[in-house]
Amino acid sequence: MRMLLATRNAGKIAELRHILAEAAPSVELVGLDAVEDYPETPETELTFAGNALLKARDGATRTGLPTVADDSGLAVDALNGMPGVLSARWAGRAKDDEANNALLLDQLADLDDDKRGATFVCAAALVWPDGRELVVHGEMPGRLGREPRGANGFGYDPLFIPDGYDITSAEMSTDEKNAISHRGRAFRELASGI
Ligand code: ITT
Repeated sequence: MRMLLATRNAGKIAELRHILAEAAPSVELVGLDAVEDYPETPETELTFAGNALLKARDGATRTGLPTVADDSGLAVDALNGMPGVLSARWAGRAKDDEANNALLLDQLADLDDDKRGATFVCAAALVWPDGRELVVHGEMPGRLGREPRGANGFGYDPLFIPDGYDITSAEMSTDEKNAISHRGRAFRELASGI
């Protein structure tokens, strides 16, 4: 069975492929680069689940394939859960990881270590062409450091220290991060239901 993961993010495709190889070996996963003329779905909802569903429904409608999509971001305690669904564009319209990290560090500069808690959140949706829908969530709790550290991962990884670790998620190997990450958790739960 062919299944679409509605993203152009190669890291997400590799991760879900890896998980499906064990959980559902009959599934052949393709990304949006395998689909011609596919306009980006605007993420107009206020929740991760809402945006994940928008992207998965769009994919299933346009391709006729069962479609998975995820939406994710960072919820910072001191910012009442922001940047949340605005994580990609926290410092402005351009998706600029370095500017996002610099702004977040500035905003938290006066906060002691015990007030720097944050959680990575992911919602993953699976929509079948016959209209069935499934949404699951995954979380990775931790705290924010005071300077960027590490070169792996993307986004806020250089600032994020997962609970139980002294290194950032940008200092972890891909496998190490996937084993505990919000997205890894959500994708594994989704795959177990296929
Ligand atoms: P899509 O094409 O699938 O939408 P994306 O790269 O835009 O992929 P998301 O919308 O899921 O990714 O992520 C939104 C932002 O949240 C992303 O730009 C990062 O700033 C942040 N983020 C999410 N997951 C992260 C992770 O594992 N590590 C670091 N930052 C993350």
